[in-house]
Amino acid sequence: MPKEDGGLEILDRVIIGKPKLWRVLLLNDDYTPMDFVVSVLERIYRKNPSEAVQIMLKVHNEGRALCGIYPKEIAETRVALTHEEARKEGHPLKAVFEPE
Ligand code: TYC
Repeated sequence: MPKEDGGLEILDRVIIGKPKLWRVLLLNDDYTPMDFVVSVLERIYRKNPSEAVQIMLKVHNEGRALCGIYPKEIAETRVALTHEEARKEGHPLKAVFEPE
């Protein structure tokens, strides 16, 4: 039994059906500047500059794109940080997380 979650992983995943990993997606909007999105992807999602531009353009063209797959607590924290930074700068940028 894995120890890092107190041994309840099998209960969570197999019996209750709680997923281990969550997908974080960035959503498009008409107002957030492209360079702000690139900067969020570099700083919060640890993408390199060319990955960050590619993901930003995918969101811009297709409406959403995957930023990363993380354990729930990390996914939640990165989404919250994204919203906090966007709100501080007055941008409507949104991220969501969903079970893998
Ligand atoms: N569509 C925005 C623009 O034209 C850019 C953008 C990209 C916004 C990705 C949000 O998650 C986003 N300025």
